[in-house]
Amino acid sequence: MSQVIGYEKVGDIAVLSANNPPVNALGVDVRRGLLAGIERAETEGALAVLIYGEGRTYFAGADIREFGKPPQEPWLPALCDRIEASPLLVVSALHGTALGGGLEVALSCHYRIAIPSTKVGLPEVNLGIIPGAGGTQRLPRVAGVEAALDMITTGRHVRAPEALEMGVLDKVQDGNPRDIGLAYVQDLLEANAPRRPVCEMARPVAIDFDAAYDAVLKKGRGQLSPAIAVRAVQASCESADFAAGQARERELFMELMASDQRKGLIHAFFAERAVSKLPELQGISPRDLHKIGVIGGGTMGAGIATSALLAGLAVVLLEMSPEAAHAAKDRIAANLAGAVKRGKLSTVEHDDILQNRLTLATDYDALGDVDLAIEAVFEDMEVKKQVFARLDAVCKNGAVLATNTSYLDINEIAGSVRRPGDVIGLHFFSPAHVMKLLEIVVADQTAPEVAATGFALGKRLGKVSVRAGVCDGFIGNRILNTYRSCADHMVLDGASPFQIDTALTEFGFAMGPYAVSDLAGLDIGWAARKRKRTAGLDPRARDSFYADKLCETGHFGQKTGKGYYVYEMGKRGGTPNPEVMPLIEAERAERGISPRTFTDKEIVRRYMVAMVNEAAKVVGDGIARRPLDVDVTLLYGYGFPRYWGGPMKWADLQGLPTVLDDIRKWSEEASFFWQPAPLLEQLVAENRSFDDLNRET
Ligand code: T1G
Repeated sequence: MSQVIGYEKVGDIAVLSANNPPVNALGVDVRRGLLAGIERAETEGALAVLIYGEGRTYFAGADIREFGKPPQEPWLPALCDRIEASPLLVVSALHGTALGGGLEVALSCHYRIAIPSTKVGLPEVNLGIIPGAGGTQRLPRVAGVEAALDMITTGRHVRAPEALEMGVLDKVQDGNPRDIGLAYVQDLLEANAPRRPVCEMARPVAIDFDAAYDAVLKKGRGQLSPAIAVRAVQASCESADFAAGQARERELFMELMASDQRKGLIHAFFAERAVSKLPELQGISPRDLHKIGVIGGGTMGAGIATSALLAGLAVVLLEMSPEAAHAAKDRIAANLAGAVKRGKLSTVEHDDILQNRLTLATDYDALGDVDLAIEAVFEDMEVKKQVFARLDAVCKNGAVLATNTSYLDINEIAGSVRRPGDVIGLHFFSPAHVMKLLEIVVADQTAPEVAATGFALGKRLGKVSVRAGVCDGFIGNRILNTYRSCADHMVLDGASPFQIDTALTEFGFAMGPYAVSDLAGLDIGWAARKRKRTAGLDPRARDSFYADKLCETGHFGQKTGKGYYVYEMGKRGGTPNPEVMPLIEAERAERGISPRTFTDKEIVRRYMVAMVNEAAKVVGDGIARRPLDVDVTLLYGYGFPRYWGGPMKWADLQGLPTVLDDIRKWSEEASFFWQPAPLLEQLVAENRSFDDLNRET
């Protein structure tokens, strides 16, 4: 018998147990073992077959690592058909997360039982594909078209009680999958229960699939798989028979399997898991984390405190006065109320947090026993140094001293205390209790176990943590500044902010750069531009002033009701502000610029190539460890469309030589801005990709 599928007879029942950690993925050996097990059970005259998983879960899906490689038999759809066609009674006992091909194997069985904590789902659309082993044909038959469309187009996990109600499960029972499975099979045999091939169930009742397709396509914001899934489910209602429906599913599945979106989404899946695996952290134990101190209770500090409280940590929040401390507590309470409203927190937990785990303080001595202190005070170096001096004096030995700065030099901050090895940057993104990205900024003297503690905190908070080196803007904001400048240059040269926003939302961003600026507050960019001018801008850099003039009139975006867009109370989104173009046209005239037209395609291309070029410099400078670290940063902190996998994956899919060709062509018109990244030139010269670099690093 195969190593990954165990076989034993218990009375008249053949038991097939999966043992392919970590998630019992349906790799080729598992598929071969299942096929051999079914055939052996039939040969040995068993009356029934029980299939279950050892370890933490029933099959969690096809083995994603096999995607893109030549498929090996038995193919999963054929295996499912073979299980379903067995003359024996075939039952699956589920636990953990029965997902994708895993649920499809279960649906090809005649009965399904699960323990109460089980979740089931068909999340293939999140990988850029659709269920490809009969899921779009069997699920509508057991659960109906509406429920099947909801599960398949969203990829959501469904808990056992709901799955029972939907008809996906036949029974839910406490215990372990093997025991409850054996007992259930015994009951079925004693009741002389019939085989129940799902393929023989009545064809599902059709709905208005065109309307469903249009709605899902619009919601997907350019991602194709959910809408294609609608067409596959439609085939379950309209095909001549089950086999024809399966054939249609296969055809649509193979089309998506060959798509760039599948490559992008699979890349994102593995990248977000690889990003916290750093050689320098192997074998390094993080310090204990039970209690943290947050200095500064503004939006960021309150968000960080909320995130820590939701993760079960105790928090001491320090503000400069009792009034400010209570205002911070009100912000935290509002954040927690949002969590209760979203069903993420019970009211009992909400009250417990505010009464027992949040301590307000106005004296630094209250931070004497925290394991980690993080400051989220005003973004000014002198203010930060004053805070760190106090932390250095009061915090216990071994406490981690963290800054939430988004661009200040953390090496300079570390150099101002007696324990630079304990200093680290933890750059949260606002709102800190919602945004998943956390940039862990490792300064020159940061001790390895302090870096490990930063990653441990990120994991505890449910963040996606990315290691960054010290530079202005670390990974994300440094790249943002460049592609935002590229957009501003196109505005000066003839494009409008509104055309640029539209072109980029068509590309897949949730919002374009100018709408994002309105959301964040135009005063932030204004302050950054003034700071850079004061520090001394390179005379070759193309500065622009139209945005300053917008700010000088008090328009800071959504928070003032007007910025690039005009926002009406109670309405989502805004309409273009008619005051904007005259400011731009006046600046063009002052600069003697004759505006030209830009196609949406050129706008996206320039914007993306600028992003990739700066990202390649960030990797080349060692600020980001690998290209995938940049991808994960842009995916989780900057709304980059996930189905492209991130800017570096997008560049690989375009072909790095074409990206470099564009940079060289545009550098003829603007040599200072379009300086090719040395790493990009090196990879092109060596005929390598960013993915190649990910594999090597
Ligand atoms: N294939 C290969 N490896 C997988 C895997 C999979 N399906 N799922 C997880 N892993 C690896 C993962 O990379 C990590 O590896 C380790 O397992 C633990 O995962 C025909 C074609 C199951 C909910 O989309 O959603 O079936 O980093 O860190 O947080 O229709 O993994 O340790 O080396 O995520 O506890 C459909 C994808 C596939 C499920 C567990 N199935 N996986 O979460 O652990 S397509 C999915 C998950 C398909 C059929 C089609 C989650 C999880 P490493 P983890 P977790």
